[in-house]
Amino acid sequence: MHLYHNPFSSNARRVMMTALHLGLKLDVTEINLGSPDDRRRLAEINPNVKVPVLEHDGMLLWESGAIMQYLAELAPQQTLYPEGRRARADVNRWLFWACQHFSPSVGIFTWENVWKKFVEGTEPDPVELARGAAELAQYAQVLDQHLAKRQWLCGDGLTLADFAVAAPLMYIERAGLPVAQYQHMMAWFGRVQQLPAWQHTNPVW
Ligand SMILES: N[C@@H](CCC(=O)N[C@@H](CS)C(=O)NCC(=O)O)C(=O)O
Repeated sequence: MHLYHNPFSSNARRVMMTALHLGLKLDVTEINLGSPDDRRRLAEINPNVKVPVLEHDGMLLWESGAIMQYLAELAPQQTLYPEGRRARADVNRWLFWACQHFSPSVGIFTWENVWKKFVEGTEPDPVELARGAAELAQYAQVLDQHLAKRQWLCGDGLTLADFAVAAPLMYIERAGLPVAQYQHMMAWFGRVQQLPAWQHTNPVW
């Protein structure tokens, strides 16, 4: 089983955390998203030209949430993706929410405050940062309220949902995410940061 990833990609990181937590062995190839050669190779396995991509038994699978679900289904006795229609619907809800709402709102800060100067050599745009602040506030509040009386996002234990939603917070400091006031969310993120799967996927800058 092979994963094409980049250690600075939060989308790839949620997959790496899943594989590590499940004890699944992945061969990994790091894709340099700034290299034209690597991007050409990536385009051959994912028409979206994005990481992560999983290759398994002749199947190419892209989209981090789909890969996480697939990996969980490969692991016997796993609890990250609990059995049962309702339990899975709950986890799926947060997987989609992470990709559709939470990650993109964090991504505005990550692009403006971390990557833009490397890629374009330009400064953050205050208009974009204001747009990011409004979006992130909306979604961080949803997360914070949900976590007010629970340790993990779904049920009583850690699930794929926690990895999916936490992954973009890897840029909490570098991107200057304005989230310190969301205490329940911060306490939950602290719990995620204690997990070996998180600690073993910290990128080296
Ligand atoms: N919805 C996709 C998003 C994948 C994605 O945006 N990956 C980024 C890295 S975090 C990427 O490869 N970007 C390269 C590019 O857009 O040029 C997923 O969840 O896998």
